[in-house]
Amino acid sequence: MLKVFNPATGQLIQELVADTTASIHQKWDSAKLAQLDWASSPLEDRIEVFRKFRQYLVNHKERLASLLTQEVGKPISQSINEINGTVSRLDYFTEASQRLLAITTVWQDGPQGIKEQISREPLGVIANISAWNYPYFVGSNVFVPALITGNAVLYKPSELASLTGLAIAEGLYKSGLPKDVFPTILGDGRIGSELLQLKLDGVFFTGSQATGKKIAEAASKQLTKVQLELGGKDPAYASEHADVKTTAESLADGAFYNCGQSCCSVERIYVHEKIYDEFLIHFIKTVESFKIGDPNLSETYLGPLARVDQIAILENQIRDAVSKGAQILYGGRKIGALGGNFFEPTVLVHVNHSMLIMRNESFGPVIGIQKVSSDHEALQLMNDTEYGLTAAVYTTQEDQAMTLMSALNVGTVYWNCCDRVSPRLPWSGRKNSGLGLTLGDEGILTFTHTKAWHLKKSK
Ligand code: TXE
Repeated sequence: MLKVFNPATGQLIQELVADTTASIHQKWDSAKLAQLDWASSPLEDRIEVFRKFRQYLVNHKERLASLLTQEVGKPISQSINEINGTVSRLDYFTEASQRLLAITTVWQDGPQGIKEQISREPLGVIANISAWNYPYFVGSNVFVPALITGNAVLYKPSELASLTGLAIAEGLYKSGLPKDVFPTILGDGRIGSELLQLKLDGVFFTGSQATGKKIAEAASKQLTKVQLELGGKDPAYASEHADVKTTAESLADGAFYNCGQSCCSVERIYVHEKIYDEFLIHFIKTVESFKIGDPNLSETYLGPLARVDQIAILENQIRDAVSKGAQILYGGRKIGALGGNFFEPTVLVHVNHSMLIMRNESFGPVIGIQKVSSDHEALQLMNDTEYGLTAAVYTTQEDQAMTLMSALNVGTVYWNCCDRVSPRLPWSGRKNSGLGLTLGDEGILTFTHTKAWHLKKSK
């Protein structure tokens, strides 16, 4: 059985029947057959399912957001934001797929009347092993384009977001998606690894770096296509030319939104010495304004952590930093009085790269702020990481921003903004932040094989 707990109270919400080796095989068998029919149905019909699903999300937004909040502790306003954002992503996917899946003629009148064309075909039956921190976002980045392009998807929601996973599947079935092309697989990591024993045509994963490496290893044995969206240790730089107040407010939000549990949360901040003191005043003022508590309340900004064991990781990072000379400027402890997995928003200064807090993913409401004396020093520190997901530069000087952003070894750069994802732009991580990409046009085509056509009419 799979037990689902409310992270805000520690109470059991529901017990679910987990999948077994036998049930996974049975779902895979059915998916293989169903995929053939699904792929041969008109593209317009497949897209129509997602137009209906978009409406379903709009109609059931409050109920679905509330379920997400119960299950992962995300404040209700942020759960609503996630569902609204998914609606926009659906608009992009449905529009772009029509454009991208058309056959393209790349040469019309070659020698001897030859014509060359490219078409796109689905991969087949793929697995989507998903995470809990944004089940709608990280899930839909995979299963929506995968299904529109004609694949079947064995969808394994995180064990921490199984109810939401089931609710997503129900919404899709009610929108006309055949059940067998989108079976849910419930269970923990053991069930995830069982899934990888099947003959799959692709594995698309969102989660931790450690699990991502195991998945890549398993997939390589079958030469299966694998995509990994892993974490980050995303840096931001407030330069001497930054607008100090708005920069501090924006970065506090980037660090603490969703309790810091985003792959693109700001995890390290570098501030030029000329604005450092003023920056800290505005930053702390913003953190003080965050309402912590019951995630069901609309005014709550910080809810509990989804995973109870993250608390020990955060405590260890803080202990390590303090033992090496860091100072806790704000917070620093678990909030026992609230029950559940609550942790104070925590700000550390006098930090450096010998400390875990500046090197390892925190994935919680903890931020280190380091003073720097030049753009060059900031750049070196920002790139001094095993990750490469996003990085942000704050300055009023466009030339300075462009120079710094060009030199950052990451998949996404931000100027005067952070912690932002667009359906129109590819989302990719370098180094230990992942393999492959989602979103953007390439994030649709990644679920297809290309077929090259050399066509010559006989005389
Ligand atoms: O991830 P896991 P968790 C990071 C973040 C977080 C940590 C752990 O640092 O604290 O990961 O989170 C399935 N074979 N991110 O425990 O363990 C598992 O059941 C196949 C960053 O949630 O990687 C779940 O469905 N599958 C990230 C999924 O993998 C396995 C978002 C993720 O689990 C498996 C989430 C195995 N051996 C966490 N082991 C981001 N990019 O934002 C586990 N799973």
